[in-house]
Amino acid sequence: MRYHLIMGNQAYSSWSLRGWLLLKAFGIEFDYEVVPLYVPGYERFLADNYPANTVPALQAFDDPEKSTIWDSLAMAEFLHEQHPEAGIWPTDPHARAAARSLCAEMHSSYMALRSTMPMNVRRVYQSIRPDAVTRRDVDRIEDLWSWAASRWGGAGPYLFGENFCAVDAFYAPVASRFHTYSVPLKPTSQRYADALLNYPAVVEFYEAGMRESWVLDFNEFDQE
Ligand SMILES: N[C@@H](CCC(=O)N[C@@H](CS)C(=O)NCC(=O)O)C(=O)O
Repeated sequence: MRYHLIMGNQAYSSWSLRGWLLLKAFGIEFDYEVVPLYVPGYERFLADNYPANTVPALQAFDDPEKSTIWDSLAMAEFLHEQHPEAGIWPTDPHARAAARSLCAEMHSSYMALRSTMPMNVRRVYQSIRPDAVTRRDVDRIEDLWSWAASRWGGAGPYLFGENFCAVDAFYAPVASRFHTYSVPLKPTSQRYADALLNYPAVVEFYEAGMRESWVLDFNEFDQE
């Protein structure tokens, strides 16, 4: 199987970071391209990859078959089926079910956090504080992190122990938002967020985002 990952701007695209990590963190070989969001040319990506209408989109080639997988949860499951030994999900079935629940909740929730604190790897704001609804999202995420770490995490540093798994890929962009908006966290949450941001494949994605020159005004704020 050969993989080609299509991502949006690495400076801004939180879902692209998840797609990238689902391959990179598990030693799965792939090549990739960045299709900048909301500029002319994006339509070509849509036309070429129907019915994908968002990034990341993973093209999987298994001659003569080719599929495009355009949803990060579906990517996690497809890649796990292809590479069961890669450690995308925890091996214990109860831990795996918990990990899948955590990813599914990330996938379907936290709309306030996602809309008021967009990912932006190039900025750190000190003066933006979460509003009450966003703070509820942050509290829920901190509760989930602490529940998973105490039940499954052992000595860490990741939510299910010493190995980075899909859950960590799904919450890495959340750690990025917490960092960008200087969201105050409990010490244990902060330690986990720091471990995610220092993870080599996250650092590599960040560095690429920093080098980008595309600017999306609606993801930038005047404050520092
Ligand atoms: N459900 C998708 C969400 C992907 C998504 O919303 N991606 C954003 C970029 S982070 C996007 O492509 N936005 C472009 C658009 O909505 O036109 C997934 O799980 O990957």
